[in-house]
Amino acid sequence: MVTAASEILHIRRPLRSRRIRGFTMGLLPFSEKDSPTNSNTAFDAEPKRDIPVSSPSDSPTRRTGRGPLVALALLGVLLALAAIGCDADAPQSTFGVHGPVAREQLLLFNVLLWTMVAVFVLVEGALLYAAIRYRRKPGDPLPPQTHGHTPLEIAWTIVPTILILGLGIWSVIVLFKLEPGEAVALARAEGKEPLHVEAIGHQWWWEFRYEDANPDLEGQELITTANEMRIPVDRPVIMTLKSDDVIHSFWIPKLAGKQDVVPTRNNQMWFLAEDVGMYYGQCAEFCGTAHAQMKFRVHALPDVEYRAWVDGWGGELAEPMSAEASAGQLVFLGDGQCVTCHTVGSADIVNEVGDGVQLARMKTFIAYTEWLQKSGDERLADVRAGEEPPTAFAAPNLTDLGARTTIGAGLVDLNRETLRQWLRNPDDIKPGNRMSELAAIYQTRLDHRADLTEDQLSDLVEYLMAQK
Ligand code: HEC
Ligand SMILES: [Cu+2]
Repeated sequence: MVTAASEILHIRRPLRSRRIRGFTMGLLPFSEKDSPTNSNTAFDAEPKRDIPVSSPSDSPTRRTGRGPLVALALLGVLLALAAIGCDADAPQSTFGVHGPVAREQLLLFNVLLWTMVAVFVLVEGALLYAAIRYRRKPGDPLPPQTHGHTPLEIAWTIVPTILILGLGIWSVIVLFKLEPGEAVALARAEGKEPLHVEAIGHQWWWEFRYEDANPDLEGQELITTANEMRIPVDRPVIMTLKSDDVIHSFWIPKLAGKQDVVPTRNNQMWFLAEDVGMYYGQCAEFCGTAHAQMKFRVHALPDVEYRAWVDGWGGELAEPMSAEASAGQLVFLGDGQCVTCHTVGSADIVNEVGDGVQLARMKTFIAYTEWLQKSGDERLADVRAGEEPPTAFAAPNLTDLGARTTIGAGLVDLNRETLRQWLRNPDDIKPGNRMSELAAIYQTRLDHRADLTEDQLSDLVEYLMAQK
């Protein structure tokens, strides 16, 4: 070990330079004698210590003398940047946990991290200490050569094995705690039922379905909403994760995650919000053009407020619509053709029919993406012949849009201005979105602007803002 370390640290200079020289000999077309840079004529001669062995041109260490410093500085900057990410108050920080699942995951992370840090410091420390303390000084004889040290080797096999086994077993235990069964047990211990919500990943927004929005009351309450889910505080929520296009990943950094959302599979996870508040969520698996704009929000409400939202959802509006809003409804159903994709006032049909519709949506998606592989001319020909694939895609349910805080899948705050901008041209807010790509009214102009008048847009805005 000592020999190897001193080799690495270039302590035995004469030996090293001789080896390199012998190696160069074999490669160069001319003999060592002819070499213009060579000051040593006899190949086998031991170079004298006081003669510089290398010529000025091959001393890279001198020219890159600042290299290590620059690298260190860069490392420092990177570490500082990484440390900013540890701010527990940052909106999507996994260090600011607000529920048991996230807390368990954070504990696992911390114990794994600090155990590894301790191992790293011990091993690297011993290495550095040995290399520096026992390095060979000029004139030292070769140290005694040892081959194997049984007690040491047994020790450094057993200790890591125990460590890895311990951490491994504990990781598996934590994994089991993330199973929905744990949520059921936790809820029942307090005389409640867990809430079940389905999250469906779409390119590039989230759909949320509640089969039984208030499990403590009799009867089913079907709710379909999008991009913002409401949950009661302190009640375990079991999520079933589905996709009808590509793989997404469901992640609410302060509450739980991540869990992959895979087409044809129903993955499950659970979480519980201990504090009332709004939590940011994010798709955490690259899923296409607008992947980074596939956010969502979780509103954890006091039980009464949650019940009020459930009870008020769908059906008749609480306040009668203004004349403008009523005009907007006509645009929604007529010229705007919004109703071909969006539902207002009730749950989406999938909520009632279930996986059959899900499968149909997936097939639509596959047929459509395959069709997009065709050349532009071929597609144009298909459209003219009326042979393009059906584009009846899922779209966000707009029943409670007026009560939401964002549009474009958590991208911008919802207000009359942003909503108008979205309706005039969704591309201005979210490039790559499927609404302007598919809806007919955005296909009449090259820049994808809606084929609607400003008055029609105003009416639509009033209509949608009234939906709460
Ligand atoms: C071809 C289907 C389709 C049609 C037609 C359509 N939309 Fe959309 N709409 C979508 C999709 C898909 C999204 C999600 C886009 C995204 O966030 O990436 C969306 C998003 C929205 C949103 C934002 C919802 C949210 O929570 O982020 C609003 C509001 C909206 N549409 C209103 C309308 C109106 C009004 C019309 C009629 C003028 C209309 N849409 C026509 C498919 C459609
Ligand atoms: Cu995604």
